[in-house]
Amino acid sequence: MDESRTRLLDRLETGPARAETLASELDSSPTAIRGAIADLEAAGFEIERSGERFALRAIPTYGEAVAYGLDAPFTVDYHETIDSTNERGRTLAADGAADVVVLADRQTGGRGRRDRQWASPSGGVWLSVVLRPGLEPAEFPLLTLAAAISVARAAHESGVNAGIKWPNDVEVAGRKLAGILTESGATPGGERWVVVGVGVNANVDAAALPDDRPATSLAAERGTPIDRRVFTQRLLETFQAHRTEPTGVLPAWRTFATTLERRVRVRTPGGPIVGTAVDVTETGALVIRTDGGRETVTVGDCEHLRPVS
Ligand code: BT5
Repeated sequence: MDESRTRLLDRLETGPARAETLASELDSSPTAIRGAIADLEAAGFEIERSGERFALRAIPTYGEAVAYGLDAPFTVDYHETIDSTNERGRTLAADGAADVVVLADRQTGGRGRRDRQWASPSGGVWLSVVLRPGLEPAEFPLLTLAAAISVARAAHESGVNAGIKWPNDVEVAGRKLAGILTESGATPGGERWVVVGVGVNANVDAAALPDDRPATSLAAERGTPIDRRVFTQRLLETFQAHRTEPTGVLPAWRTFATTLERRVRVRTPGGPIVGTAVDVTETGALVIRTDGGRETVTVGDCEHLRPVS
């Protein structure tokens, strides 16, 4: 949402006012104010007219309203239906955008890692954060971990006990609740960008999720839907805190990690590695103790194994 509309909403929250009053208070014109009010109504805000005065009656439950009351410097680019928020995020990033959150209610071509499909029915939280990070490319995986922490924390605040399986799965008792897809590239001018895609099964019926591996949703775990606007805001606020202070990422990640001290099998491009996950490095790689010594893995699919008895 653009800043003038946010300021108008903030003002209307304090009480009703005439267009002329709003214009003089917000350094605008009555015509521009009426235009902004029409835009807000189109985005689902309910604004009542009593005589000459405008009053804010109701805030939409999702969509553009995520920017309203958000304590993080992101603009929100909302789509009811989109192919993939990461695709749109990549286009915006290549055009030079930054600090934009592409958000959708439903995706028709949601993607997982390595071009796997990501089921994205209506009711989920499907978003991509477009960033120009002040990090070295080797540190970009920290953004994936930061996104996973943000989902896990927001899930806890919604009453769902979620943990993180290295590197990018947020799970509840082995059932996948959310996944992260981080992609990077450069603008034609050579500036590096990162798109952090986050998919959370929020108010999604578990029957609408793929059955090739166990999956769950926040609504299924709680037995009642969540407020997606508040959930998304908390998620983005935690993410913002971590990306501005990356030294806090690993300690926070460890508090949610379910992979450390577990027997794991990680499928890597160089073949499978089996052992006990003992740590993560400063850049988010997994350290595995194997029969042959320690191995450090930067990418791969991790499976938790039963302990050897
Ligand atoms: C991921 O891939 O977990 C990353 C998912 C990222 C999705 C977000 S949504 C917003 C943004 N826009 C996009 O287009 N993508 C991002 P991966 O680790 O490869 O896991 C993919 C596997 O998870 C699939 O092969 C299925 O087995 C399973 N899966 C697919 N959809 C799922 C869902 N909704 N919930 C749980 N598991 C799912």
